[in-house]
Amino acid sequence: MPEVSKMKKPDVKLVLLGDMNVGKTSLLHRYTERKFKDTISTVGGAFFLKQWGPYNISIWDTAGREQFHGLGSMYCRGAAAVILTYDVTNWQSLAELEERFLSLTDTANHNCIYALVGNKADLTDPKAQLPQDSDPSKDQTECGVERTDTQVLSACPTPPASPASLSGITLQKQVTPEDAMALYGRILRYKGLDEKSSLPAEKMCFETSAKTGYNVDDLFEALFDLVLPSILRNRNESQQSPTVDLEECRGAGNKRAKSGCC
Ligand SMILES: Nc1nc2c(ncn2[C@@H]2O[C@H](COP(=O)(O)OP(=O)(O)OP(=O)(O)O)[C@@H](O)[C@H]2O)c(=O)[nH]1
Ligand SMILES: [Mg+2]
Repeated sequence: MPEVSKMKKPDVKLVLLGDMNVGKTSLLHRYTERKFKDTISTVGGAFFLKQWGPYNISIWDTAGREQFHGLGSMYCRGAAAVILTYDVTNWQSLAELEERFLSLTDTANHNCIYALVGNKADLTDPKAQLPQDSDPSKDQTECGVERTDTQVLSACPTPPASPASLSGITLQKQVTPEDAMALYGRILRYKGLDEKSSLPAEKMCFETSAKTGYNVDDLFEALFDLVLPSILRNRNESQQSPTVDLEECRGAGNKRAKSGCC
């Protein structure tokens, strides 16, 4: 675990939410480590600190398993963006977003933005099966990792090297982009937001593949651009009300104790 005093303070928080097995952890691995690797089902949550230019962005990966449901709203507290993730080959994973996960976002910032992400597109879409160009400079992605809990083996993982995506055979897509865009509209209504003055569904609904990297950089980088106003606002507020350095306070407290103050 990184030493707390040396950790950079995040300027803004993004949260990945969605049912178990949809690929939240794999998306984060793909983006931060440029790899698709075996995962274990997340327990609790974990965050990665991404340095994006001069800004520090914390990206929270949460557990999709029902037993951790209660933690979701805690992870969403103060979020500037929530990535609602589903699996394009699993209709129920989209339905769960509305039934189980949307209410967890009530603790997010009032101006939080919502993205809908249909992962595992490599299983249904030939263009998502092609390995994406990887920019070697991105291999140096700086990311701190703070595990808030341990992880256990996934109960029913999708085989990592599925014959379907290796052979070019596609599986049936159960969720279309139109289904996702319709849900985006319902999310805006749930939040009491006006569709005309909100970010358009076409811009906020993505299909990705953590396995091939398809659209993964585009997703995270589009969101970073969109949360920039929140970053600047947070920086501005923290300049106006600077935080107290606990290390210095402890030093000052010790000095007082030594000087015999009660
Ligand atoms: N074909 C394919 N499989 C994927 C993709 N992303 C993830 N998987 C597989 O799906 C399974 C679940 O992936 P995870 O990233 O652990 O899913 P998760 O959403 O983090 O699951 P929880 O931590 O339990 O909430 C693993 O077997 C992955 O290898 C993808 O883009 N394509
Ligand atoms: Mg996970």
